[in-house]
Amino acid sequence: MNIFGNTHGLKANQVRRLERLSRRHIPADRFITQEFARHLTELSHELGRQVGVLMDRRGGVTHVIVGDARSIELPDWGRIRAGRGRLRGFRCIHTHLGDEPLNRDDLTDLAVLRLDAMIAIATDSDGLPGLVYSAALRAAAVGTDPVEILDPLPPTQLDFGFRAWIRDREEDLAREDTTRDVVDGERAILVSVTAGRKPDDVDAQIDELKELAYSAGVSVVDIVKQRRPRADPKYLLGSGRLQDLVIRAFQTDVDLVIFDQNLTPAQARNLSDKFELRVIDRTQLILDIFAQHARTRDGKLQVELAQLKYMLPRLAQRADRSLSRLAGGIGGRGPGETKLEVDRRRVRDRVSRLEKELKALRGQRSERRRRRTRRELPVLSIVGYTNAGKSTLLRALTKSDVHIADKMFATLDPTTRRLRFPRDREVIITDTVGFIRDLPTDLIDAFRATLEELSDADLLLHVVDVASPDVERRITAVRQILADIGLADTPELLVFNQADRLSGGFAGGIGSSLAQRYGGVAISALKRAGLRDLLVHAEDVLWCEESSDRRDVRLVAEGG
Ligand SMILES: Nc1nc2c(ncn2[C@@H]2O[C@H](COP(=O)(O)OP(=O)(O)OP(=O)(O)O)[C@@H](O)[C@H]2O)c(=O)[nH]1
Ligand SMILES: [Mg+2]
Repeated sequence: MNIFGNTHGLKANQVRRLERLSRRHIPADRFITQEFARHLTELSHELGRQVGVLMDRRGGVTHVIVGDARSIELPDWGRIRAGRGRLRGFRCIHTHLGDEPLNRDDLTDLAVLRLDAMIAIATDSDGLPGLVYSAALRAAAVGTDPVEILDPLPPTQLDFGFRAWIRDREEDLAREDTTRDVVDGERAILVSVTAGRKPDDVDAQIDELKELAYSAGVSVVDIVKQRRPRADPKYLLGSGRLQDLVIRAFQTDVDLVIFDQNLTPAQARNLSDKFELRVIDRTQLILDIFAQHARTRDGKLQVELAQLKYMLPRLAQRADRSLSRLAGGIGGRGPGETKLEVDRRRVRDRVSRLEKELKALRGQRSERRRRRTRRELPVLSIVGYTNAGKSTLLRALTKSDVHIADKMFATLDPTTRRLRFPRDREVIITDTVGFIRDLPTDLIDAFRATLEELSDADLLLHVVDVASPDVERRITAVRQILADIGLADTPELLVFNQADRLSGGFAGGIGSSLAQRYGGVAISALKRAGLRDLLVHAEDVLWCEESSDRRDVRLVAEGG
């Protein structure tokens, strides 16, 4: 039998005594016995360290663990999760030097390893057992504590029928679990770790992550925020917060944990080992939404390529056990119904095949564009933050039936329509994929080809949702991306959309004051208000004229 923990500095006879512990038993129906407790505390007292065992339901010792004066570390359990709602059938009985109740480490182990019980026996100054502190898991509604702390009692008073006790608990846990399965969709905890940001910014950022989660079909059951001066290189979070979070994840029985900050490959690995759950970051969440929304062949290839490129460094040194956890579900799903490939070599092959195919498609696309420009129609491109109302505007202007949804990244593939201005003037108008702050670079790269279409634009209609909480930051984020893809010099008209949602009403209020400040127009694409004004402005830029008589401009698409 192996002893878990560091036996360094122990005498040979002490190690032998620890080994002999593994042959001990207590009667199967007992929770703990006075004799066993005393045996542990005496040994612990002599070693000056915590000593513990894992005990199965027959009362046999399966693991012996020696710690230091303050803690023991339970053996790595393999990565097999206990069945949902099931316990693993082991309890941990260990000593505390002195009269110390269960601490946070103890409770974390209880929850994560799904032990039958966590038991700590106080050791007095003579090495005799004092009070026994124990805790067990119980079926608990979300938001209530799943860990039940039992009254501390001397070992003689803890002599109750263990089998019936554990059977009842397990049945409760299993019952709770079946009720939970009715709720479909994946459940997640959102986590944000920030350094020195203003609380307002953090809140806006978390709201956005929530919206992203919603767009991916994930229900958010909890949000955890931490501010730290510096991110922890290993886990991003501080260790105390991490432990709380692990318990919370168990408690709320979530399927995954989503970090707002990008995780390094090492952090992602460390965290998913700690949680025994899928852990993804904002980039992966966005990639997942893209995967769900990609419709055309082109879009699907681009998304898959971005996903694989993102995953590749994360697949390094990963053994199979962790891979299976990555596969499938939010963050592990490819475009269409497929799961993402998780084998390194196969991923590389696939990446080069996708790149080739995309190159071919790019050729076809530029051919199409050449034909279009030969006709010399001006091009108006609608750009803007995701969910700002770009597609709604295209629909309102052209009366076409483009896809609109209150989801982020509803549009992935560029849609092109014709729009007639008065005097038989015609333009091409295109709707594009939405932007978002800190757009993952793999995605920008993947969508570069699509975004290249924007380089033909004679005017960018930059649509802004005026009712969003951080209008100006979103404008900046969009302009940043436009600059990144070399469009800083293309004329831009700011279109303050969704003005109908402002409390001041459409005409007055923030909408038009913003519009004035930025030299843009306030509209409501949904209510089709302000479109005429928008077209007048667009016309001015496209044909470089000050319309002599603005009332002359009729909105052709609107009026027929
Ligand atoms: N109240 C109001 N809602 C609007 C307006 N314009 C768009 N919306 C709503 O905003 C949501 C997003 O609209 P979309 O047109 O899909 O937005 P988008 O910018 O194309 O979004 P992505 O393609 O996902 O980047 C939808 O629920 C629209 O109905 C508006 O002027 N007023
Ligand atoms: Mg859209």
